Amino acid sequence: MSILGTRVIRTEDPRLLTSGGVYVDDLREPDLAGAVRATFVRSTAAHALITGIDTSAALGAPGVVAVLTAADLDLPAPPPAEPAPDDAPPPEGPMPLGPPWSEPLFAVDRVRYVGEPVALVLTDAAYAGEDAAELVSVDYEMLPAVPSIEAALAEETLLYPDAGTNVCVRGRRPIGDDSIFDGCEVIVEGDIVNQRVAALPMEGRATAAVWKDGKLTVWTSTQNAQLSRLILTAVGLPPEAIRVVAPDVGGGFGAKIGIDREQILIAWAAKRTGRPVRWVETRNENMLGMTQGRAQVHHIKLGGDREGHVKAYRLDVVQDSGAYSRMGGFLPMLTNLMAPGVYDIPAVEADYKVVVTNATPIAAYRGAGRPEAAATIERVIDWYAAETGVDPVVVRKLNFIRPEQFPFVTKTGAPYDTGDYEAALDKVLAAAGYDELRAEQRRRIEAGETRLLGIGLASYVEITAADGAAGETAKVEVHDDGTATVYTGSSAHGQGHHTAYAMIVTQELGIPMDKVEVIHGDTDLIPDGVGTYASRSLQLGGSAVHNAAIEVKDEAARKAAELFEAAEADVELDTDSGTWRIKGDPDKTLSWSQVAAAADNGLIVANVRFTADRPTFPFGSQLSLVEVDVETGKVTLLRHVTADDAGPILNPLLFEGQRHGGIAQGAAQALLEEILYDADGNPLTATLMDYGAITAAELPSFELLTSETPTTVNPLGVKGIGEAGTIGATPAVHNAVIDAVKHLGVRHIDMPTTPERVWTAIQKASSK
Ligand code: SMO
Repeated sequence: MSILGTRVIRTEDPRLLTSGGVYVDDLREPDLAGAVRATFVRSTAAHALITGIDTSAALGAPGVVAVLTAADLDLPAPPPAEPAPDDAPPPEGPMPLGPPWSEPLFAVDRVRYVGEPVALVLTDAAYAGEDAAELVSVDYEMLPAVPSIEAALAEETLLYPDAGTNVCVRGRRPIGDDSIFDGCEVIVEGDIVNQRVAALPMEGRATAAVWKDGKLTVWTSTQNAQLSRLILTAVGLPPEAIRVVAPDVGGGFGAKIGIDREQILIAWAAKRTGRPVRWVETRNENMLGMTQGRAQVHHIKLGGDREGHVKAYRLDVVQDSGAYSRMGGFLPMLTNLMAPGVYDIPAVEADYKVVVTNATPIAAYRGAGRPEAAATIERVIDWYAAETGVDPVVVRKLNFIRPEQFPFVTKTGAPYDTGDYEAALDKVLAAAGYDELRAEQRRRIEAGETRLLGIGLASYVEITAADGAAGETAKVEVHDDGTATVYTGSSAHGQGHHTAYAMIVTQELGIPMDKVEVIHGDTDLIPDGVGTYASRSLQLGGSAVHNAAIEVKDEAARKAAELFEAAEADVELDTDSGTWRIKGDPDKTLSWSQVAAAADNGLIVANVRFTADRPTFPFGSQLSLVEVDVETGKVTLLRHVTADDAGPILNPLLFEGQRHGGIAQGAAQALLEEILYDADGNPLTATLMDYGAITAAELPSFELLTSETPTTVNPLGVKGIGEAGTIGATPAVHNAVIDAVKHLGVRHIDMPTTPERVWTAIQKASSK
């Protein structure tokens, strides 16, 4: 009997639903007793020179232990930039960013975004910090702000005058002349904005740190304890002198792949003052200081014939990296790589440049560079369908890479492993009742109704676990009490890793799930790990657990043979009961505890690093049905039908959970969410009163279809599902909104398609 593929209830949930999780701010470690509370003084100016910082009044305030600024930093060099997680094999590396682009820990003589850390106040009492922080007086000499990509490109104001430009990274595949469009009968061209959005995990950033006996222990909310430890060497310690622990983590969505300057400063402050320090950010700080996502403008051109065959596509990306280029300098490479999506396009050009702006830094956000590519190609395919008058379904089918073409290398160099794009689309069309929906759409228009239907399609492909060469670690132990422990280098923050990895061990070893413990996120226990991002955990971390379990089984077979005084070939494991026996002799059995007891130290153990030499490319199709009230512009998402193919499904419950959350997040970008700044670089969306985060109230339940095309890249045959829902949902919902009003002459509405934007687009089109 196989446990894989079955709907196993999450083992994480009883604790989370009863006593609750233990997040950084819940920790009651003895070493944290008497910790001081940290409050950051943050820049109130988007772009200014710092001409003075006066901390004297704050130092005299009640309960203040210390006020620290750049002048107190006793560290040799600025921290290393957050290492890019090698999310893709870059065709050409990005320009290395050193001075003058470096990001300081505290702002030194210039601030570049509202929210940038300027000083740190340590207080005995939690809430004394806010009052004391207000007493820190920072003198700013205001500079003109660069609040947008357009302003950055105009270069009237430079964020880094020594660099002489606001362009911090450039692609190296320049756009050619227009010859790839020669012979195209139909050409569509224009700009598409992929707006800046907040990662918005339920738990913001939080860190606690203790310096004791020459060792720095840091508890932090991260997707990657091991990478966090590497970044924390910026406090002037070797990795061995640092222990990072990730307790329960309340979501990350890419913004917690590493840690930021704030967490480094908390760790440094603990070392410097000798007092344990705790910091948990407010939601407002989270919306100013946590890295944000997307923030690209695309200029595109696509050409083909009148029958719907695409001949040429060009994508030119400008990435806003915010004030400091971290992963923002790297993301558009992925956008370029995935530019042609699911289509076999004979000629493709893709280039990018990255600019700095007076805004919060950009980093990974659920999909990290790939959703932007899918959002644009799927929108542009609809432009082309509208221009040719060919149905969007037909255009997609005419241009799909066909199953027999795999493995397929795109013109941008992406080595797609497997796929059946038409099958996924057909499934979705059949389940949604595409023809009936089109008929109802027509009926409402002809009847002059004001609530019209829009049907949006997206067929997508994404790259996951592109850094398979870095792989992932697993240690599996079986103890002489018959229990097993899994140590994984990947990092759970809500996905259900503990359930998934225990299932893999149970499958191989027959040890019941309640006797399998899964441990992650402690660098003392697991010094070597790569972490969770880019939809990599199951395919790399899960495969490592799988292989380690097999090694344990092989070792146990040798031990069992010795105990049975039999040949190893005659020994077998009954995985239903978890007992060892001799083939054909049901009376002679050994339990796991008996076999483990015979091993050294009563322990059978295997250490594995699983690496994959190629990435995987999950794909799928999504159909979104919206209702648009043409009198108010209000959009209601009515139905969302998807076939998301990430290979064999380990646990439908976890798989569906990832898709539900992912689709919601993708729909949110299409409909509601956007980080905005005014002309002076002041954030306009720094609280949840202003930022349109989507909730269950705006969403239907999603109709999830099954499609399972295995990959050969790993032993489980699995690809990633963490980001796929988001990648498909954004263009499907976006296309649906415009589909509802295209007969009124609306060709495009940039995201988010708020009522105001939809209404304005309708008014503009009808006044033409
Ligand atoms: S945006 Mo993800 O955690 O690679």
